[in-house]
Amino acid sequence: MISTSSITAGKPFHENDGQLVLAHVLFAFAALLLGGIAGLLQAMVRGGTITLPHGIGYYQLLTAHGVLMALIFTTYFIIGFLYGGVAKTTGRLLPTTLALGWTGFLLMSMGTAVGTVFILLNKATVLYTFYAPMKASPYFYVALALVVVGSWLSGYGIFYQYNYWRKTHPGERSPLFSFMSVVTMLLWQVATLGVAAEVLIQLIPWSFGWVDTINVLLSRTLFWYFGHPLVYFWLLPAYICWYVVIPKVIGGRIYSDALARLSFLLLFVFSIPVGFHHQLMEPGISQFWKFLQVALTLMVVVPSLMTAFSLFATFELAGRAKGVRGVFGWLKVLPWNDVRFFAPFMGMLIFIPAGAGGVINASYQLDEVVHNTLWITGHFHLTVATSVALTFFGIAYWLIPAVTNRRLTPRLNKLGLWQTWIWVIGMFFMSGSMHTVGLLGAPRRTAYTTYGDNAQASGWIPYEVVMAIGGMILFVGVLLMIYNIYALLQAPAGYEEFPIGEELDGAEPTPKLFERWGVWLGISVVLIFVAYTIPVVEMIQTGVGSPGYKTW
Ligand code: HAS
Ligand code: CU1
Repeated sequence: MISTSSITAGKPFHENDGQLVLAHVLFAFAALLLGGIAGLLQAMVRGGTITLPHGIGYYQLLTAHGVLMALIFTTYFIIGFLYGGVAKTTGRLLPTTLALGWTGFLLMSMGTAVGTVFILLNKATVLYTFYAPMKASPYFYVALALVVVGSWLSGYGIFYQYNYWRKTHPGERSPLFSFMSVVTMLLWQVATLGVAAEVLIQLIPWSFGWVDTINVLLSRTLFWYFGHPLVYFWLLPAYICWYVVIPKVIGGRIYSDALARLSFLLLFVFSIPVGFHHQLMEPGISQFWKFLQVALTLMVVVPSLMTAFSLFATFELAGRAKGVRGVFGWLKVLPWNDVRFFAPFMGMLIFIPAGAGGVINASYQLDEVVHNTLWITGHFHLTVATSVALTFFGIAYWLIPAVTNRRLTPRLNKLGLWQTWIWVIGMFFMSGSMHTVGLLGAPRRTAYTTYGDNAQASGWIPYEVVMAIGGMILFVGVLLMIYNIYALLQAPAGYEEFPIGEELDGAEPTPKLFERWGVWLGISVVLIFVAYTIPVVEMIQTGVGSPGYKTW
């Protein structure tokens, strides 16, 4: 059984804790709205349906969309959700935890505000990956640094609270939610070292003009050292919901606490030394290192398969406990009309093809076909923009009422089900056509063009129109989600459960080793050194510097 001693079941959420959670969640949805507007416009431009008024560029919108959705919406929502779950499972947030959480929030918000202004001024049209040698205003990079430093402080708050709980509960196993939050934030701390190095050592001095050139290959390598674990930083909180929240919502149990913790530790250990799978088509990295990192990439698929197994086990056992029989009988008793289940479930379902697409990308020869095509854009709209986003939406329906001491009404639940369907349908059209047209060769990161009426390129047009239609449906989904958030804030006062599952009776005990952080951090550091030291030294020795370019 999970240690329930400190789970404040049935108690209202403390106001101070609730405010911190709510501030993050509302900021996240504000970013979703702005990013959604950019997304709608760019999908219509790309589909050839509109031309932007003079002064607004396609790539400028694309930058705003990527930064606000992929970096800001996710980071804020994740921090809010984790703080909520940590408060729920370890007790009220300590003054130091709250202080770190709020300071992190303020720094990140300053960074977001400055970054957004520079994007809107068209001085940072470098897309969300901000690849050199495209050169943005130095203040855009300073803004990014502020966001990263702020998020570090938010992570320290979670570590502080967790340490305090362990000190005051000697010999007890920590609550699963808090353990998973620590893994997520530890992953973030180690991963962001790469992007911090890129921004502080390379991009800022170069964009201020203190140095003339930049080692492009090194900068991209530092970016992807961060960029891949970044996608797991998005995924792990969704997994927390799938492992910890969903069992409770469906009236079942967590299949195995030990398996859940092990999968998180494996995700932590294997998700960092794999960045080269984003650079398979790049010259300057020798085959051996690409091969090694692809092998490690395939290792990081294993904990996701463990997660799928564990979810099926939870679903099936919950069904069997309710007396259903037959191979798929359990499907019938899942709470399909409960948005707290349905939205994350659609996220899981879509993660099956989304994950399969990832394995395709990671396979060198197949990546040669899909790299830099719209297939990749399709891949990440299924993974982060559907599996992760729908799970976050599903969380919002109970998290907001839980932290504001209100309740989710049947009407809002129904609106949530509608929102989920709209999202799934919009994404089916948009991501489906992105995948297909990507296979036909259509490049990503390009505005609308007929390539001088080239025959192959004209074959892409119908798909691009479907992409635009999908984008419009998704925008309706964004608007409905924003309305739902507004309505949640007006919901009647009351009590809404913060669902925390309990482990199945008789599950295998969790090894103590799982909370010896030095061991896991040690393995991670060794793997990172093995995978990166020699290629990075080579890049520093042989790399050629490039001046900056303003391509927009
Ligand atoms: Fe990826 C590119 C490989 C997962 C996000 N990825 C991207 C980019 C993004 C992204 C944003 O190797 C583009 C970056 C850019 O701008 O350039 N990806 C993978 C692999 C996985 C993977 C191997 N990606 C993700 C996740 C993301 C994400 C998760 C965000 C959250 N990806 C790549 C590669 C590239 C790439 C290359 C670069 C390509 C290039 O050329 O540029 C794996 O982790 C996937 C493992 C997942 C599974 C699925 C498990 C299924 C589960 C659900 C179970 C369902 C149930 C319900 C129980 C094996 C857990 C079912 C119920 C029923 C009733 C049926
Ligand atoms: Cu990746």
